[in-house]
Order: sequence, then C-alpha cells, then structure tokens
Amino acid sequence: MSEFFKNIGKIPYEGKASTNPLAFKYYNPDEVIAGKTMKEHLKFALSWWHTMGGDGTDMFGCGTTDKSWGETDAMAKAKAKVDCAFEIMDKLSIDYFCWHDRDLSPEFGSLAETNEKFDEIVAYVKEKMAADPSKKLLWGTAKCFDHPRYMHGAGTSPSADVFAFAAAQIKKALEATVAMGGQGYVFWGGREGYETLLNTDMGLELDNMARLMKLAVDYGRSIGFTGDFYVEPKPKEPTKHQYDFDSATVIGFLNKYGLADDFKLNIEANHATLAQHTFQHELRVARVNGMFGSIDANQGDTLLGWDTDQFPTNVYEAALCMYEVLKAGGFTNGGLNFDAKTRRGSYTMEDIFLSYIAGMDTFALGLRIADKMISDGRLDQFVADRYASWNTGIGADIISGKATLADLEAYALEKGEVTASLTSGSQEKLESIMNNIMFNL
Ligand code: XLS
Ligand code: CA
Ligand code: CA
Repeated sequence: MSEFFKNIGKIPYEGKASTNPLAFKYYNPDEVIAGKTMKEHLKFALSWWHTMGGDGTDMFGCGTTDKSWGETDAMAKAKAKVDCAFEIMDKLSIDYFCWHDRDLSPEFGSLAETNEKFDEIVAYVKEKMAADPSKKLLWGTAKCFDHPRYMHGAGTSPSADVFAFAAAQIKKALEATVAMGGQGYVFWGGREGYETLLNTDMGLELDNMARLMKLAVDYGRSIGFTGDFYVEPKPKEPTKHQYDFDSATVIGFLNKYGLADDFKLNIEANHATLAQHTFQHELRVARVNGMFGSIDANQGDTLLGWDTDQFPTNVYEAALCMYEVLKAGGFTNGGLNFDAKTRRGSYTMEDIFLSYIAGMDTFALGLRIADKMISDGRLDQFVADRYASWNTGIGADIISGKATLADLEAYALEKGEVTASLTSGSQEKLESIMNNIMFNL
C-alpha cells in the first residue's frame, strides 16, 4: 500500500517552545501524569465520518475538499478510506477509531447486498488491525438517520417496517463491533423525536425506542459484546425536539425502562451547549449518577445555535472536562472521540493533521491543568469546607436519617436564625485560583 500523505511524517512531541506546526507542544504520549501515561488517560479516537468522509459540504454549497481518496468505484473508495485512516492514526499516534456502519461502506441496492459489501470492508479493517494491534475500535454505531426511510425516525418511526429495518442494521453493526473487538456501541437518536405533537404518539415512540435498545442489548450480549452501550444526548438537530435531550433526561429514560445496567452516556461538548448546559454540567450529571462513559470531543460556537462540530481549542473547557474525567476515575471502555470537522475553508489535507494536533494539544493541556487542580487542592478543599456542616451535629443527623421533621423544627426554634454554617460562595476567588493554576503550568 502506498503512502497517501507523503509530505507529512510522524508527528513528534517537541514541547511548548516549539514553533513547528506539525508537532505536539503539550501532548507527550508516554509522559506519566497522575500514575498513567497521557496516552492511557486521553484515549484519542478518529471519527470516520468527519475525517474520512466529510468534504465541507454545507446547506449553501458543495464540498471544498476531495475525500474520494483517488478512487471512483464505491468499494475501492471504501478500502482507500481504511488505508488512509490507518495512515492518519499512525502519524498522529491515535490508537482508536469510531464509525457508523455507512461510513465504512455505503448502501447498495438491497440490504443483503449492502451487508455483503459491509462484511468485506469489516474484514479489510480487521486485516489492518491485525497488522497493527495498537489500533482499536472505541465504538461503532448504525447510521439510522441518513436514508429517506428514516425520515420520521428509526426506533421511533410510526412505521413498524422502518423499525424492523433499523433493527436489522443495528444487528449487523453490533456484529461488526464485536468482530473488531470494540468496547462501545452508541445510540445517537438524531431523528428520534418529533416536529409536531399533532401527528405524534409520544408514549408509543418512547416505549419503542426502549424496545429497540433492549433488543440490541439482548443480541449484543448473546454474541459476546462485553462493553458499554451508550446513549449520546442531543436536544435538537436535525429534529426539532429529540427525546435524548440531555444527560438528565437520558438517565431518567434508561432507569424507567430498566436499561441503566447496560448503558452509559457518550457526552458531546457541542450537544451540551445546544441543550443550554455547559459541557462540565453534562459530564457532572453523568458522573454523579454513575453513568459517565465516553466523550465526543469538539466545541460549538457561542454565536451560532447549531452543531458546528469544531475541533476543540478551548483550554478552559478541556480542563474542566478532564477534571470530571479524573474525578470519575478515568475512562474504562470510553475515550475521547474527535467528533469534529475542519472548517469548510480549512480544505487542505494538511489541515486534517493541524486540526487533530490542535485538539490533542488542547486536551493534553486540559489533562495537565486538571491534574494540577486536584494536586493543588485549593478548589476541592473549598468545596469540602463549604459542606462541612453535613459532617457533624444536625447535618450528620439528617444524613443518617436520625433527625425527624419535628426534630428539625425544634432545632430551628431553639437556634432562632441560621448563623455559623452559611458562608460566602466565593465564585470570583475560585475563578481566580483557576486562572492561577492554569497559568502556572
Ligand atoms: C451528531 C452526532 C453523531 C453521533 C454518532 O450530531 O454527534 O455524529 O456522534 O451518530
Ligand atoms: Ca457525536
Ligand atoms: Ca455533533
């Protein structure tokens, strides 16, 4: 196989003084931080759809870059994508990848033919993985939102036939995930929602969405899938209202339908902001509910109300994200998938590498800062002190369940007014400590 990106070699770590754009300044894969290498902490993944397929097409214009990888035949192109993806991962020291079934190979005339061609590409990916065992599948998923048959949703379609087609697609995608040794399988419900309640049976749609997930869990476990199923929350786009609105909504759904033991969340930064939350909020909700799983690392634009899927370059956000990841005990089956695309104007092949370097260095900085936030201790100590009234006295009695409502009334009457345990929230002081930690690296 010939080298595709001949002008770009393996990206080295050169440290923060380097001005070489094709070098890492902060991501040093084998450097140990808090007991693990940066590579083990960060588990970066390449997204097949954006990197191998996204050509810059938007609602106002055609593609600006050629992602045919020098081929015209659909299967030759699918194989070239595999070759190029492995070259990109190798040169960027990225160990994981993520795909939708149709990113690997497209739909053909019938489902049987589509499956046959898909199997051929899956076998080809497996060959490449056997040749380089450092490359692993982070998660797979089925693209149940692209084809016109999914216009009203997949699991939530009013048509039982469409549900059956989605189930067939998911079955095959699960088989491919298992075949590649993947430790994650994602449900992202882009069209699982509604445009108007005038034509929608919401109760049935939610029950059916859970039915499809349960069928997937039962089948996945029966063929040896031991990893995590994920739901990826997103409040809207392409559908006006999506059922998987945000972390809290999804956790309620998973608990209601008895799916919480098999599922965790895959949290995307840009989806968090679309739901009017911070990225950290979504991660914290997942963490405190024991549902933190994986991350789609990207960022939106504060001035735009849609999913721009930009490569993450906001160090502050990355630091708060990595703080949550460290506090969750790090990734197990999950990782950091760059669900991100180069801007339409960043159309050169070199831009792919420059964008990944920017994203990886941003999260490397995020990890370094998060580790310092914890070892510095001032922020955590402040929170511990702020809640100290729960450790003794009336607070401890409430937590242990000893205090009744009448006891609390008697306590309040005797005290007359709240005094000692009410202290300043000190937000500005804490933000200033955060700046101090960030700029003292
Ligand atoms: C789209 C989603 C999608 C999922 C996988 O907004 O981010 O790409 O990550 O289906
Ligand atoms: Ca995503
Ligand atoms: Ca997105």
